[in-house]
Amino acid sequence: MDFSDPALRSLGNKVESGTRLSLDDGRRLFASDDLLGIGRLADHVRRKRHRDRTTFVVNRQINPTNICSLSCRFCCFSVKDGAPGAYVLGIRDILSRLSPDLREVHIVGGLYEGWDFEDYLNIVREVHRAAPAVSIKAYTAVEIDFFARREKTTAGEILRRLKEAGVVCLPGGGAEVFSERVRKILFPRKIGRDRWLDIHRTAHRMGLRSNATLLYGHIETVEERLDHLMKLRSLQDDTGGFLSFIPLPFQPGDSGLVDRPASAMDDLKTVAVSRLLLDNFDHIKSYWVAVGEDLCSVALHFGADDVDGTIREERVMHAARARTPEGLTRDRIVRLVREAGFVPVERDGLYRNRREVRGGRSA
Ligand code: V47
Ligand code: SF4
Repeated sequence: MDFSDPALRSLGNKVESGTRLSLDDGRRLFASDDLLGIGRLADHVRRKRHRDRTTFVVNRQINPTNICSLSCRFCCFSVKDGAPGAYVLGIRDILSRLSPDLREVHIVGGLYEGWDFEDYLNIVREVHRAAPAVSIKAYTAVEIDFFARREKTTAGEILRRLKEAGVVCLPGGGAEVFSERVRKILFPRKIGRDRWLDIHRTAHRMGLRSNATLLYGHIETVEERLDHLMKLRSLQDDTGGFLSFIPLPFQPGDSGLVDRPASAMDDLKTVAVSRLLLDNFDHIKSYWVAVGEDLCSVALHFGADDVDGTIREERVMHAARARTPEGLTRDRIVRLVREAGFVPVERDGLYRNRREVRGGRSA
């Protein structure tokens, strides 16, 4: 491999021989301006695992409520009960959002004191009853912790009941960045690293799968991003339960934290470094909602192998004025993937039943 930055040469040897990269290697990657060199390294790993295939899912996000008892400083989605714009969806509203083409439903919302755990559980039960073949990805570790505290029980018991109701995977949200420094400033009342990792460890032990995210491009340092990745890698070494990693560039909205989102250079570098360091994660997602369709397709050449899905109704990032559409049609995702030079492969929420899309249809 060719590099304009000589510091990347030894990394080329490591990547070609399949040697695990170290924290120091991660530092060297972030410090380098050789974006194409970094991309070449990540693309090598990506193609070794997934060749020219890129997966996506016909899915829908459902945010049952935006009322939240926390007030994370970076969040533009949540409001207080009774405030303008506060909403709570009834079961009928939720079920009316289902359609026969869906293969995954992603449920996540605020921490609403007006509901018991039973109400949250019932949403899963009803969705599962109405659409038994659909993979239900529901409730972040932050929500699981909230339910456990309110029910005065363990996270394991909450997870057991959610699994019984039909959940197969936990979404990766709520991890933000595993830094006590950042937590104290941006989300002091939210669970921190240890509890987040513990809940995912428990979920994996019970046979549930989960995802992991990193929220970047706010006040975190490169060192904190790297530490986050290393902690995830270490848990994945222990359990193997993570399906995918999703780097989420912060959308500033009205937060006043930063005046613009991370640059395209930073987005591509972050996805590439994630692919390179997280050698035990099968999938790296480029989340088109956050990075935009154009950069999402470029990111497929920088280590990403999945684009999430149709989503239909995204509220969290759009509350922060994300400039992407709220959803994409299946055809538009297929085109995005093809135009990037990859073969689109439709999947379910657990990356099973993969079907290569040929012509306009699956084959
Ligand atoms: O935890 C909140 C982040 C997450 C903003 O598991 C923001 O497949 C950017 O986790 N700008 C929720 N990010 C979304 C999430 C997710 C998304 C897609 C797929 C999966 C998956 C998970 O969104 C939150 C938080 O880290 N977030 N506000 C914002 N203004
Ligand atoms: Fe609530 Fe999540 Fe927003 Fe924090 S980020 S205020 S926990 S909805």
